[in-house]
Formats: sequence, C-alpha cells, structure tokens
Amino acid sequence: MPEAALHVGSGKVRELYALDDERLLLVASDRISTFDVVLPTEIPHKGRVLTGLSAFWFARTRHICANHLLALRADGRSTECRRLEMLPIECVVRGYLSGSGWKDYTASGTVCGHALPSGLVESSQLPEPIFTPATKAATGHDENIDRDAAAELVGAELFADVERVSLALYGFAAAHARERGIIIADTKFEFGLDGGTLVLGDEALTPDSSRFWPADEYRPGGPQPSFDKQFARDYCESLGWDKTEPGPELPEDVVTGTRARYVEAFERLTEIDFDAYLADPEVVLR
Ligand code: Q0Z
Repeated sequence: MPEAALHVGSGKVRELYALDDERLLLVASDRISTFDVVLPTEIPHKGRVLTGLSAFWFARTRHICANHLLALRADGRSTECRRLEMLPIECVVRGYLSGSGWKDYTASGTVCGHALPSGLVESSQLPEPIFTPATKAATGHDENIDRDAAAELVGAELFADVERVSLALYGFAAAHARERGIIIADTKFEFGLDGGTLVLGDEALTPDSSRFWPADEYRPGGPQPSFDKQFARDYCESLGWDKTEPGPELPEDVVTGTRARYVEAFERLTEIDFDAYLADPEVVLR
C-alpha cells in the first residue's frame, strides 16, 4: 500500500494518491465496468494487465512523446508518475467509426468537424485516423468538440502539438496491435505539461481507454465484439438488466473467461508471458 500517500482522486476503477509535490501514485484495481456501471464482482489481475500494458506502451513510445511514468511498483498495479498540469481536453483518435463517432456521423456526416465520405457504416475503417477531442465532463459523459473549440481551450500551438502527437501514438500502436490480431478502433490520451514540455499522462492504449476488437471477427456494418469485455456484456444483456446501479454479480465462468481475454490481450500485444510480468513487472520496460 502507498506509504503516507494522500488519496487525491478516484476514477471508476482506479485510485490516485499524492506521494509528494512532484509525484503521484496511480493504482489500478480489478474492478470492471460495463455500460458505464462498475460491477460488484472483480476480475482477478485486471488492474495488473492494464498497468502492465500502459507501462509497455510508455516504454515503447518515448521516441514519439515523453510520458509521466517514473516507476512501476513490484505489485504490478501501481505506477509512480510525474505530477503534470493536465490539459482540459481528452485527446481521442479514431481509426474506425464507433460509439459517439458513429452517432455523430449518422446525424451530420461529420465527427468533430471532420467531413467524412458518405456511405460509411458502423465500425467502418476511416480513410485515415482522425483526431476527435472531447471536453472532460465533471459528471456524466465527455462531449465531442471541434478543433476550434479545442484550440480555444489549450491554445493553437499546443493544440497542433497534441493532435500531431496523438495521431503518431495511435498510428504506432494500431500498427503494432494489428500485426498481432487486435484492432485498436479508437483510443483516448490525456496529456499534461511539465514546465513547458508536453508529456503523455494517465493510462495509455489499454482496453479501458480504447476499443480493442478481435481482427478475425471484424465485420463492418454493426457493432463489434469487445476483445476484453464481451463475455461480461453478453452475460449482463442476457439478464435483461436495465443498466442502472447496482450492476449484477458475474458468475465464475464469466469471470474466468473475461480474465483470460485480458491476459490474452496482454500477451499478444507485449509478447511477454503474463506470469513473467507477475514475477517481475519491469519485464515490460525492457
Ligand atoms: C490523472 C484519474 C485515477 C482518478 C489527474 N501525471 C498526472 N499529473 C496530474 N494529474 C494526473 C496525472 Cl496522471 C491525473 N487523473 C485521472 C486517475 C483516478 C482520476 F487513477 N486525474
């Protein structure tokens, strides 16, 4: 547990502590959310899978952008991070049309001011990845904004930097994942400033901050199965649950199947045995 660390924030499935003036401790729990509701049943090791994946990407994208990772702790679920002044926008990159991007396209033919070709269907691959910033809503859902609104929030120069860097990070990770059978349909980055330097923060390129789809099941024209959460979602749907709090308990076979999918995503993307990660988390940094 964090030694003399002040709790400074809670996400749906993560906790944030202050270590000192310069450093934060980010701890990923084994909680899982479906349809935006945190379920009462945990997925063993889920927090370690996400922490290990995020650290793996941080280690492999230093040539694109500096990041906040200072140390990965031996528990495999806690990272010491440099404290940043976070930018007030979510930096989303979409390579495929899904979620709010698909919804906005059906309503207007555009996503965050990007005019897209007609005739795209749900989950279509886009002609090229697009940067689709969103505001950070204190409660409820983030709102997509166009580039002018985003540039207003962070300044034109910084906007150009986060757009370029976000597209480069996505391009690198999506190509790596696609060669290993995983489509990263979209992903959300959060950046901050350290002095004047742009630094990638938060978690990056995990199944909680991205849509991971199994490439061998990709069929545009409808929603795609989630690489990690589909068993849990299907089980919840089978109950006829109304998707309000409290969520249902997951049975053992759904927990086991879901855990196996998280571990499979980790092993495919990192090419590292998950048991080797548990024994020594720093394997993902080498
Ligand atoms: C991340 C969040 C979580 C609740 C603040 N390096 C950083 N410097 C300053 N602030 C943050 C970071 Cl990562 C920061 N969040 C998101 C994470 C629990 C909220 F684990 N909020």
